[in-house]
Amino acid sequence: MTPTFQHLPPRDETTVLRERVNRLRASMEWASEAIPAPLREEIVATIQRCDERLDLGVDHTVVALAGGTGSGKSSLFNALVGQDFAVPGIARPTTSHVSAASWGPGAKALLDWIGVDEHRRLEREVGEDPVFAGMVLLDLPDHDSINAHNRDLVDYVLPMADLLMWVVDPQKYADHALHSAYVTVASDHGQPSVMVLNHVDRLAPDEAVAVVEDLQRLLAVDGLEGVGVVPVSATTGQGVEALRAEIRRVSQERSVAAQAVRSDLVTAGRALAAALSRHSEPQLPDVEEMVAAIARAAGVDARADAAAAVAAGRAAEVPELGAVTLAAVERERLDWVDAATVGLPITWRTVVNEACARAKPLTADVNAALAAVAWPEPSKAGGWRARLGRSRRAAAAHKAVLGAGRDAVRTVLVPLVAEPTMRIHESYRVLHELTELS
Ligand SMILES: Nc1nc2c(ncn2[C@@H]2O[C@H](COP(=O)(O)OP(=O)(O)O)[C@@H](O)[C@H]2O)c(=O)[nH]1
Ligand SMILES: [Mg+2]
Repeated sequence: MTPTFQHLPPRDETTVLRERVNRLRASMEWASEAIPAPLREEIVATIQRCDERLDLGVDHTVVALAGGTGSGKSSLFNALVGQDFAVPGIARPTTSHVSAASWGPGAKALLDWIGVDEHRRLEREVGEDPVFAGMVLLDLPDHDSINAHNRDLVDYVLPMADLLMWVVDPQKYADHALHSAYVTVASDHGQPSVMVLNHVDRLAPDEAVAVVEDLQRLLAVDGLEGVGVVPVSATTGQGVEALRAEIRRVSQERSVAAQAVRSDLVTAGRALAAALSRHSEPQLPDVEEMVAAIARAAGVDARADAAAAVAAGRAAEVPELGAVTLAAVERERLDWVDAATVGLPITWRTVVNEACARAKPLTADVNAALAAVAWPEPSKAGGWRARLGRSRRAAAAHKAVLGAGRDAVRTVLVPLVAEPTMRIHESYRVLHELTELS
């Protein structure tokens, strides 16, 4: 049977970014002890923020219609969707709910998070306009509502918007300061926005031009020259196509959410890399040297000498093995950490030190491993043939005991000291991956 991979989920933007967040999280697992607390908190907060954003998915373009009561948000929503769905209100107070239209699947988590009622969600076919795929259009409550809940809702939803369409009424754009405050925040966050001057059907053409110019002047005063003013009429449909074009332009760009996660990750990665300042290639110290030193400190060499003496007929029996002391293990362990971090920034000493098992459990494990060794019995010499091979037998006995003792020590030190150090070295080598844009 030939395996097929057609059921694998597509590698969308959300998946790719999630992998990067996981890499940063993994790095923090070993690096957190080595970096200053404020930086650690910052990176942990970044990871959390990215997780939250990615939980909502970044594969949507969120377009929000916001503005004051009666400016025509709901009417424009209907005009853009091409269907009467949002309820335009004549009487006030008008809606305090969000209505949403989404094109294509996958918007559920986002709409749940925003809190859009199920019956206020309109699902559209992507149809002949593929740029609308992944688009979510929101009709927001009136930001100037006396209802504080409505304002909070608008403040909550707006940071999610990839495109803010701020709808104004020509009769009421005098409270420009308020509009501009929102548009300024959006622009500071890198969110594109447009001022939608609605109700232009109620203006003479020259009046409309004058109002557009006046709005543009007011925006420029606030440093918002980049924000366009689009005259439209939800009633006649004038200018609605221009809004569609603006939506298309924005949805073709990467969504603000993806961009924000991406730049958050790069910033955090660079901060981490800088704090850990990567210099030279780390070298793994000689594991056998550490094994031999601790075995010697545990009395393995002395036991080997004794076994050789017995084999050579110079001694009657091999004395019992003592125990390695905590101080001896601590000394060898610190030598190892020093050797493993030669040439690396000082912070890496902390990282490697944290990764290796502490001296106390190491000491206990080494002593337990040595206590469990079935020591090879030296065969005693006898007769003239034996006498001939005495020195060879002594050497063999010595070697067997030394080997058995070191094997036991190695089984403890490899997983608890050498391997963790290798993992840190590997992390150090791949650190630069976190700082790369892709
Ligand atoms: N003449 C005219 N009336 C409009 C226009 N847009 C909306 N309206 C009317 O203005 C009122 C408020 O519109 P609505 O969409 O409910 O505004 P919202 O409160 O911002 O959602 C309704 O009676 C709409 O029919 C427009 O472009 N021209
Ligand atoms: Mg409305």
